[in-house]
Formats: sequence, structure tokens, C-alpha cells
Amino acid sequence: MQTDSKTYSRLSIVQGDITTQTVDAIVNAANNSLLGGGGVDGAIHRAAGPGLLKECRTLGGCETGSAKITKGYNLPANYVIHTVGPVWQEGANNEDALLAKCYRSCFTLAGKHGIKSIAFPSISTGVYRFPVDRASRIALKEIYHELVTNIKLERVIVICFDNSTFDAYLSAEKELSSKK
Ligand code: AR6
Repeated sequence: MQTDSKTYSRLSIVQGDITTQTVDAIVNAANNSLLGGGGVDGAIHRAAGPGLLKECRTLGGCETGSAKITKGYNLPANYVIHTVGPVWQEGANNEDALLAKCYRSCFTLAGKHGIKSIAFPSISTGVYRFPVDRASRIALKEIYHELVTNIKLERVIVICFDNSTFDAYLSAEKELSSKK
């Protein structure tokens, strides 16, 4: 893929809490019901307040690999894009392609809503047990692809909650950027 320094300067990989990010949209790693859960999903619902669950109830759930959008309610972000990552099943169930599709689905919705800055958590690598080394490479490939092809997208932030996730994304970034 053809990337340059401008592409890299629009991507940040940081350690932190996605609920505090001041961006147009944050992404939620949700489940098929879209009715809340643990991990980042629980944190987003707690920070957004009950309006978020109320709107989620109207959405009719979400298929794995797809995404749906709501308002951000009490969050600093204007929107939440809810996507459903695959549960890791030893790679036997199309998990790589489904994870890549999550990122693409989020970018499609972001484009439709004029979103210029977006923060992602590490989708599927918590409760859903997707190996983070593998997931981080898939995530960054999709993010780079979007940054290269969509010049309207100003900023993408990957928010890593814990040290090992942060390390995995940094080494994936190093590996992928050395291939440019
Ligand atoms: N900010 C950023 N990342 C976070 C935060 C936070 N506040 N809290 C946790 N993470 P997970 P999954 C990280 O389990 O694997 C839910 O119950 C976490 O450390 O939240 O896609 C849903 O309802 C990990 O690195 O999502 C589903 O049932 C990453 O977010 C299921 O979990 C993803 O972990 C989805 O599982």
C-alpha cells in the first residue's frame, strides 16, 4: 500500500480511556444485541448515560462485522459507532475477514455522517479473545487504507487500555510502516 508521512501523522496510537476522547465519534466494541455489556461497551454506556441504551433499543441489534451509529449523549464525542467484532474461534470462522469488516463498516458510517475524527478501541481482543498481535495488524491495515483513500478523514486514534495492547499496536505499526 502506498502511504506517506501525512498518512502517519493523522494516526495516533495512545494508551487511555476511550470515553474521555474529544473526537467526532468513538467506536464501541459491542455485542449483537447492542444492549450493553462489559469491557469498553460497559464503560461507554456508563459514561454516556441512559439515553444511549434507549437509542440502542431502537436499532434492532447488529450483525457481526457491521456497525450502527447513535448520538454520544453525555460523552465528549458527538457520536458512538457500535460495531460487533467476531468471537475468536481459533481462526476457524472467518474471524480475520469479519474483524477487517468491522473497521470498514465504521468508516462507511463515519463518511456518511461527515465524521472527521474517530477513536477506536481494540475490537474483539478482550472478552472475545481475538489474539491482539493478529488483531492489531488487521486493524492498522484497514485504518491505513482509509487514511490513504479518504483525505477528508483528519484524525484516527487507536485507544489501547492496557500495556500489552499498547505494545502490540506499537509493534504492528512499526512492522507495517517499515513495509511502505
Ligand atoms: N477504553 C478503551 N479500551 C477499553 C476500555 C476503555 N474504557 N475498557 C476496556 N477496553 P472488550 P471485545 C479494552 O472486552 O473483546 C462486551 O461485554 C479492553 O481492555 O471490551 O470486542 C460487549 O458487550 C480490550 O483491549 O471487547 C461484548 O459482549 C478492548 O477494549 C464483548 O464485550 C476490547 O475488549 C465484546 O468483546
